[in-house]
Parts: sequence; structure tokens; C-alpha cells
Amino acid sequence: MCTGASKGINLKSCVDFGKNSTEVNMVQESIPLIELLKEEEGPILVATHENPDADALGSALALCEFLRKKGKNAFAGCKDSIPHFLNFLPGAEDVIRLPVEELFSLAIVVDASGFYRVNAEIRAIKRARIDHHIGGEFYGEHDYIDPEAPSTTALVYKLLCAWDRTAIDERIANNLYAGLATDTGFFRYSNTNAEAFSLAKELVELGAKPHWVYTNFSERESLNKMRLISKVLDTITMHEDGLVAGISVFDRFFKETGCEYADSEGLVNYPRSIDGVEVAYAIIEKPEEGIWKVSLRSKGRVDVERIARSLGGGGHKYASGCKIRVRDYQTAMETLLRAVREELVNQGFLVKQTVG
Ligand SMILES: [Mn+2]
Repeated sequence: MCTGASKGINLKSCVDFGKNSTEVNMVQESIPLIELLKEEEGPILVATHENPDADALGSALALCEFLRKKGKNAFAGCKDSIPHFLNFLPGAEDVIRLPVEELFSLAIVVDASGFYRVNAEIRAIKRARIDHHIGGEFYGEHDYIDPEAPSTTALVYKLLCAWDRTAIDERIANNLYAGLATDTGFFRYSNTNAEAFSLAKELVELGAKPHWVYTNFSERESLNKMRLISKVLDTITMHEDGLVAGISVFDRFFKETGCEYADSEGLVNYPRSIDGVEVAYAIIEKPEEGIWKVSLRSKGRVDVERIARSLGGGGHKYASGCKIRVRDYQTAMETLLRAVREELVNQGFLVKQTVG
């Protein structure tokens, strides 16, 4: 199963850019967002979704740094402090915490289905979105969205290529590469197609360091995190004859291990790795918001975006998420498992059982 291999993100024009400059101008497409950015003289905010991942932060940092090189007054912003596992990304130390008082001339939300995902108020005259999630909010002709793109950084790269490829330096390339590598599970997930490798090759040629990104991202875990994983693995539960597996991350686990919410990133991959599992979930307690955050992953057959959407969330076919707004764990689990079961029936993985 390979998402987007047929349609794909059209990086071919981009891929050809390096070969010779006449060709570049011939294949260069006009992207309305670039024209807007070129003309922009006021402050620009590039905002990530809350609890940023490497694709969101890498996109914001790459775009922001590029814009500064072009003489723009650009800022990368995020509601949360930068999590430890992303603090190596070039420029991460300069990210501003949202919300801020300032009125921006232009605000761009990256790797998110809308500004609501920033979860902080943003004051801006113009708005745009760069993203690869399905659906979501649209802000007009300056949006740059392609759900087939392997990562949002792939879209940012395409944008920067169409503007001025020579301004992509090692720092920008590493940020773009980090988003691509992590959103494809280091080139293992079903969105890993030929374009993803072409893009990776180009970014490496532009100075991205795959080993450096990998070791910084994946091999700087704390002992506390290991203790959190140990607690979380104890909660693994199987459902629907082994088609579904999940973990529960209670708030007390963070307190008991000295971890924080950001440390729950990626834990959903443990239940997914079990033989026979098609749908994996992580249900994470967020008492300060009165919700349970749910991450859903598919091994490639079940469309989990539809499960997330039925619960008011969204994302990608094989990786999505939602929030369940109840206090108690029991109700949250019932809500989640009911939605999972319904979609497994709808998608033909389970036969509907008649009750009574
Ligand atoms: Mn992404």
C-alpha cells in the first residue's frame, strides 16, 4: 500500500531545479503565496500547531529563516515551549511563545488543519495555511495545501525552490529534512514514495545531515522517558480479537516519572508494532484541559482519519488524532472504542453484531 504514489506531490519540477537554470525558469510554477510573501513588508508570523512535531517546527523554522534572508521581518511562533527532542533544530531557540500582543501583517499556520490548532490567539491582517492534512480550514488563494505531500516541509521546500533555491542553506535544509524524515517514520511509513527519496537526496545535497538529525531526534532520550515507557507498556490492551491495540497514558505517569506531555509523542507506535494489529491508539489524559487526547495509527489497511473525524478530529489516513472532552477514563474509552468499532464495521474489517 502506497499513498500518493500515483498522484504524488509534484516535486518533479522542483527536482529538476538543480540541473540547469534555464530549465528552472521554464518549469517554475507561480505560487500565489510567494507573490504575497515577496510583497510583504510588515511582520510575518509562521505558527505551528500546539505540541509541535518536527514537521511543524521544521517547516516554521525553515520558512522563517528563508524569509529573513530575503529581508523579511519573520518570526516562528508556538504556544508551547520547544520540547527536548526538537531543541536541536537550527533556530529553535528563537521561537516566540504564543500568544503575543503584536498585530502581524501576515500569519501562516504550518502543518495544521487551521489556526484553531495553534490553540493561542493570533492577531493578523492576512492569513494563510501551508499543510498536508486532509480537509480543514481554508483562508483563501494564498493557502498552499497538498494532502498527498509526505510532509509539510516537502511543501515548504517546493515553495522555497520556486522562489530561490540558492538561498536554501544547511540550516534550512536540516529543518526541511527533519520534517520529511520524521513524518515518514525515517522512510518506513506508507507515505514513503519515490518523491520522498528524491526530496531527501536534494536536501542532503543542500547540506542536510541524516545521521545528525536521526541521532538528535531519536537517541537523546532521558532515563525518565524510559521509566514513562515502562509504565505505559504495562497498560497495553487488545480489542476486537487483536485487530486493535492501545495504550493509556495517565497524567500521574508524567508526575511519577518527571516527564511531561511532550514525552508521550510517538508512544502509539508500540501498540502498532504488535503482530496482527491494524489500528493502534494512545489515549492521553490532559486534566488541565478536561480532555483525553487520542492518537490513532493504522498499519496501512484501515483509514483511521475517518475514526478521528467521527470524534471531531482529523489528520491523515494512517495517522490522525482527536480530543475526547470527558473527565473520566471509562467514558473516554467507551467513546473511543465505539468509534473504532463502527469504522471497522464500515470499512469491512468487522461484521456488525446485532445486539439482543
Ligand atoms: Mn506533518
